[in-house]
Amino acid sequence: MRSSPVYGNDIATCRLRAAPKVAKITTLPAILRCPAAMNNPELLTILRYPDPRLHKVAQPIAHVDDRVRAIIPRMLATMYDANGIGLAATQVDIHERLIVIDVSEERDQPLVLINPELEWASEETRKGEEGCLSVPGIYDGVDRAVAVRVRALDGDGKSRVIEAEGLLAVCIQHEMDHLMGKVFVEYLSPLKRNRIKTKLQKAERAAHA
Ligand code: QAP
Ligand code: CO
Repeated sequence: MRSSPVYGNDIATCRLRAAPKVAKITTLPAILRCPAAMNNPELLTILRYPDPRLHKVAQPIAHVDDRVRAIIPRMLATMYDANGIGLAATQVDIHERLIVIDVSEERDQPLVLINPELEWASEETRKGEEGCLSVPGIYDGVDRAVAVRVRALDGDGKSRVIEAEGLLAVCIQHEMDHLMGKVFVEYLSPLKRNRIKTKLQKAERAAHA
């Protein structure tokens, strides 16, 4: 019995061979622990301008606990599904200081910013084309600092400093504005803003008809 191919060698030998394998799988590979790799998180509904809820001011997050950790993969999935590079919790009707960003070409470098605080912004500004998942189909130029330094908690609740320039710097500023209830169209002229408002209201009505 013991020496049959089915049962292998004696028990002592089996243990010696099996033990390291069991020990290894007790720690999940980083990719499986990463919230972005979580399977099929439920998508959240993105509020659309001119929804008044986009102007609510978000509250700081007191603890990065399971409740918060459950929102993060859902926000990331919502952002990726909509082909966005950034999404603030405000946009999904969660009025807490939480942002997800991924400006990578491969869409595999999620950034989570909780309670972000602007530590420094360059005096130099640049006008760049912006869009917003809450203002679909609309793009216009906005002046932003070319570089910023932001302190924020990450998805593990660890304090981090992010020094950014280029697209990431613009995206961080755009998303931090959302947490203050500000949408990028508010930087445009009242004429442009009203045209955008009318256009989106018409689109909204057409979608409901
Ligand atoms: C903010 O915006 C941003 O209209 C993030 O039809 C934008 O992800 C920061 C999007 C530009 C820096 C530069 C917009 C997707 C995505 C649309 C977005 C659309 C589909 C916007
Ligand atoms: Co936006």
